[in-house]
Amino acid sequence: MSGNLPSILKFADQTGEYKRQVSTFRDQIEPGSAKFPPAVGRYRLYISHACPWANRTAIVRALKNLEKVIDVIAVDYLMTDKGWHFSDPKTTPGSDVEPQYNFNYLSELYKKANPNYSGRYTVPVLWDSVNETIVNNESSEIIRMLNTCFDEFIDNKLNFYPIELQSKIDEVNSWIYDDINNGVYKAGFATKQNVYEDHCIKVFKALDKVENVLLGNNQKYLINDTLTEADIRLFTTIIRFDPVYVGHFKCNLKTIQNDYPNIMRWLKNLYFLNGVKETINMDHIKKHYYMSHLNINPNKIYSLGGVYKFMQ
Ligand SMILES: N[C@@H](CCC(=O)N[C@@H](CS)C(=O)NCC(=O)O)C(=O)O
Repeated sequence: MSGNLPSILKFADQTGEYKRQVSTFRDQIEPGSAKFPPAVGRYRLYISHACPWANRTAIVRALKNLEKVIDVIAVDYLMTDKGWHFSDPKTTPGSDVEPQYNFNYLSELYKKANPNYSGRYTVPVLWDSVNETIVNNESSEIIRMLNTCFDEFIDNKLNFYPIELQSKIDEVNSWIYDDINNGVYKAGFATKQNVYEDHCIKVFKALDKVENVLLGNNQKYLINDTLTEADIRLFTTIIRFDPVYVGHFKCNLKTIQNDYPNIMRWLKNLYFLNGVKETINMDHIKKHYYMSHLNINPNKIYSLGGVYKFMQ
């Protein structure tokens, strides 16, 4: 079956391993920058509601009250052999049309930024409507820009990467990225049994470690009592875990709802923080994964269960 799939829908290499590509556009918006200065209404985020990496950027935008500073455009939940596309919200609620060029595909934005671009057309994209180019397509860097670069335009001075916690945040991000954020993909996209098993086991070892961190003193956040980007980065994976990763990616040694009470407490708390729940579109999440990854779910049947009770 996977032999007949277009290359855009093939995720694992010959060894059966999924290797995430390194993002290409890595410019920075910076106060004083000649090319990319902070400004209101100039930059735009292209996201997918389904995508956990893009969801990080939408959450930081919401928590920082940047809604009037940066617009968000969401692609259709379905990723086809032509990649992400834009849809009319009347036909696909939660999706947007492309506002600057009326493009149909995200790939057209990448080609506009660089006609020779040959990588994958991923979300999130931070777009500069003045220079008509992509500033950055790496979520971990985009959330750092949103965290501080636009502070002159807003009252909200929350800082999710404070200097005194940076080394601790980097350390937590590192194992959570490898074993949880990307770990679920490595398990789910594996095309060899032993590769799947290794990654699946690593996912749950790392979740056990998170549970222990949060258990200590009934801890509210991953790092002491401070909400940091480490929480936001983990949240976007956990909110998708029981609804999608347990079934679709076969990460099913345990579930969050039944086996991780402290992660559940932490998850619920974050979900109800200012503006976060509005960034979660479970319809897009479920349909995207189950209907786009034809390599692992060729009949596109999406599962009904798994959604956390506090979301219903
Ligand atoms: N390193 C990127 C990863 C983004 C990424 O992989 N996004 C996925 C959606 S969840 C995507 O757009 N995939 C399209 C493709 O691989 O063709 C980031 O964190 O920003």
